[in-house]
Amino acid sequence: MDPQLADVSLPARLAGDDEGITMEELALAARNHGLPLEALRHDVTPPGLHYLLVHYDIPDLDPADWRLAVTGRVGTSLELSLDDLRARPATTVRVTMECAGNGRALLRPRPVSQPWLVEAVGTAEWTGVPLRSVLEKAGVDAGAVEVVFTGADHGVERGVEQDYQRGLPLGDALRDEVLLAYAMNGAPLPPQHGFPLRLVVPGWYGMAHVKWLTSIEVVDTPFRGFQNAVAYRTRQSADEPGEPVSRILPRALLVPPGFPDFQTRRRVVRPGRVELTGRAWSGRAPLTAVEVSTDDGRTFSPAVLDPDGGHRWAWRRWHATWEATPGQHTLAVRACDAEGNTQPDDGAWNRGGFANNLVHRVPVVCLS
Ligand SMILES: Nc1nc2c(c(=O)[nH]1)N[C@H]1C(S)=C(S)[C@@H](COP(=O)(O)O)O[C@H]1N2
Ligand SMILES: [Mo]
Repeated sequence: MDPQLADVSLPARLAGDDEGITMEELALAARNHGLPLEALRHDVTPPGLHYLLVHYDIPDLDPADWRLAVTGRVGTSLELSLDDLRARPATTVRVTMECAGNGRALLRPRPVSQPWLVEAVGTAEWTGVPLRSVLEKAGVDAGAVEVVFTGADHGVERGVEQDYQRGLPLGDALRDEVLLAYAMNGAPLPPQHGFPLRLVVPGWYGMAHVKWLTSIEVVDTPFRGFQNAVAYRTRQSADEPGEPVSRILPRALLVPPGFPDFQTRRRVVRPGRVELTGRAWSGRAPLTAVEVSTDDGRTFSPAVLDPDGGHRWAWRRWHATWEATPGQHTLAVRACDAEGNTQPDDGAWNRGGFANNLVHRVPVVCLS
């Protein structure tokens, strides 16, 4: 490491017992925003309301001279322009994307990084070229094991200077639903969401969906880059190798009912029937149930879960009714999927604060 980098780049650490959010975490939270939870009402999230996570700076790429290189263990290397990609058969997939660090700021001790509460999620209709069709055009060599995706953004993380890069196992890269996307909700990608081209890996946490793509390299050994080997792994202690973060665990979120207090965001409702609604998703397996509690998670009852409408990779709406009575209440909601994954009350802690799908709780005051 350049000795100067030690002064600008922070190691991963856990917050102290009583340590509040730091100025560095506030700076991250002011750049990288969540989905306002009332926007869970939209089937497809309007782009400005979709969550945003950018490790370094948003690149400013000129589509006229931008090219995508396809190299490595392939029969023929390719160099594709945006027009070349647009000329190929396109597909559109509705995808719920969630940051692997969603829920991190609720953990104790708190891993110090982007301090998400529960809003690091959004659903978009991504249009582009199936990755497989481009890999087949290049011709993948026997012996290839992974595909490495490189973005145009550059930065430093824990002293390691790097381009944002992720490796994806070849079997996952060749799945039908994996896209090289040039449009979001029918319009060119916004700069912050990866213009002109990003990878979309339906069902996987956000870190896999590499933005501002410039190169795709087919490799014959597992990729050891920072974002795979160091960053996105679940570990209980700093010195263990940990497990890679991959597919999204089930989560249900509630549109906070009633109306909010400005400063505290605490919810206020009036007595009587309150319609509860929200969204639920899993990138592992189809959902089997969503359950709601109005007594802080002591008892749960089933909510109505809408069908997926053919959108396997998108969230599903759920709803339930609640007879609110004067006083303080805590609502809670949880989802489970066909693989038997559900949402824990606690116990999902790891040093990076990844794949933490704790039950969503919303305190509500009911007026008399
Ligand atoms: N090139 C590049 N791709 C990236 C990132 C990044 O910093 N650089 N962030 C990743 C992470 S951690 C997430 S959660 C998603 C966020 O995608 P969004 O901002 O479009 O919601 O992008 C992923 N792709
Ligand atoms: Mo993320």
